[in-house]
Amino acid sequence: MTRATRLSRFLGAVVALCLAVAMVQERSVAGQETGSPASPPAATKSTAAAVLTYQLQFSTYFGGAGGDLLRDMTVDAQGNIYVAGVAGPPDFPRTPGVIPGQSDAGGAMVAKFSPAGTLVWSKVVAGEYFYSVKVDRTGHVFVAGRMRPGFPTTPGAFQPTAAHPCGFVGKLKPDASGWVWASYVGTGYAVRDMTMDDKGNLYCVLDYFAASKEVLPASWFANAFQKTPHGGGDHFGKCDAGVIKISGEGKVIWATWIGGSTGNDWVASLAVGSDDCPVVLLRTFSKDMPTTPDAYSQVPSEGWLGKVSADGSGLIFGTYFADAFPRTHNMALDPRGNIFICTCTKRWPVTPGAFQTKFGGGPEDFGVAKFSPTGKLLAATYLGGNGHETNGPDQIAVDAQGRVVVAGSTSSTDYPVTEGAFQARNADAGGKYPYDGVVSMLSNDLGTLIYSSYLGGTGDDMARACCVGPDGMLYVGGVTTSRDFPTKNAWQGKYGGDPGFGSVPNGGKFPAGWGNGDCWLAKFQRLVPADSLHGK
Ligand SMILES: [Ca+2]
Ligand SMILES: [Ca+2]
Ligand SMILES: [Ca+2]
Repeated sequence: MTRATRLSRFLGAVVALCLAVAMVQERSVAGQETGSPASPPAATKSTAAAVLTYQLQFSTYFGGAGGDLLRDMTVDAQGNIYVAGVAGPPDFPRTPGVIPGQSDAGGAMVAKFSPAGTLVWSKVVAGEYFYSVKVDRTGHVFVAGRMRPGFPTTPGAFQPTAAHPCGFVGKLKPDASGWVWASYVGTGYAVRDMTMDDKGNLYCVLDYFAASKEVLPASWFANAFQKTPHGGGDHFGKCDAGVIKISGEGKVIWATWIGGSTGNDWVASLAVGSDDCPVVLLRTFSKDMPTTPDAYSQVPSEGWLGKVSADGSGLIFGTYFADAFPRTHNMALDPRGNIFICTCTKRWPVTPGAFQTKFGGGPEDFGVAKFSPTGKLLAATYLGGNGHETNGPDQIAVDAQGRVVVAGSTSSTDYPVTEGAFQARNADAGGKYPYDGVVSMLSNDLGTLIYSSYLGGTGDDMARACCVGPDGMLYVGGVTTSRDFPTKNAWQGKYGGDPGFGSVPNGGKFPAGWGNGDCWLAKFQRLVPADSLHGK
């Protein structure tokens, strides 16, 4: 055989191999269009996860004909799943039994699913929005969000009335048959984030709007790091950020303001570890936010991170960190107290060894960063592709071994996915509804992508919440307008519907169908032992 013949045969074999790969890819894409993604070959930015780490156990719609929105989720020690958000009228799935404040129309939604994904109970009350849900060791469920005036708060509530739509927090009995306690909170329009310590105390966002008529008791701030708001800015008058600590029994333990004087400040996210010192992530326009001497940055920027002492009287550290727009549920702690934050950004302080050190393209990527318990930057990575990673990512969570999960939305066609991902491709890449949800797990040092998958159909899909169970199960939820969202072992296998645009607060604006369809939730089973997941 001449050298030319050998080369010709070799090239022929290469062409045949390429054709075979192309055919497999073609079939995989076709499979996705029918809403049943298999495990197609990895997309262009796939990274090498040596083993299949997670597998979808169930995925279900949860919604009626109105505009529905899932905004937070959590899981208890038994693997029951709790979700909170918004339910549109008229037929959102709900279970029998009327509780005070219940609405037969739409409103704030909270629901419990069994570990297998079957609805246990579902309640809709006549507020506007539940942003946050937590569960304690006795199965009591805490919800926070926004309520209109006139909600039947419980006797002895620490803030029984409101003059305008106002922050709210309430404790539901484990079977959701009624409120243990329920109260308005703060002078602002919502409690957008809430966290719970291992004693069952709550830490809630406390908003101050100068235009509000609400007056908060001075006794809450008796020992505060900052006793009065500093004002500044012009959003709803002037606004400051704050934190309030509330016992599981519904008593205010302390509160403090945290803000500068030259602009508006909002608490975006809260988290607390075993030291009971709440960590606070702010979006700020103030140039004089408090920073500590060895802060990561004392140069004013839109993102600010700080840690408050356990009694609310001091600041353990405070630092500006980046020109980024931190949002709700964008912070979580690992078991050692390291702080993980996420945001959408195109200017991120990436560190050597990070999973993705270069911006992926488009308007924004996700940015994920790890800070030490004392506020030192330890690692930071981009996470994104050629399109728009947007609106958060909406939630960040950390598992018992310190691995980091983010859930968000992307229009990218090359978002980083792992080999064996449930869905390796955007379901409507470049189409009319290019957004899919994504869920991604990174190693504790943000250097390795452990699992990452798209989750979506040919409508607009968002992942808006995620959490990890004590057994390593991975949960993710969001909102979809896809009729072909990939369901499996579904409690509700059929899309409930949507009413058109604008029926949900902040929904239906951009892109079309945004937050205006059905909720969805999914559970991924871990297939390998925890110690094989790069849990460094
Ligand atoms: Ca991008
Ligand atoms: Ca989609
Ligand atoms: Ca719906």
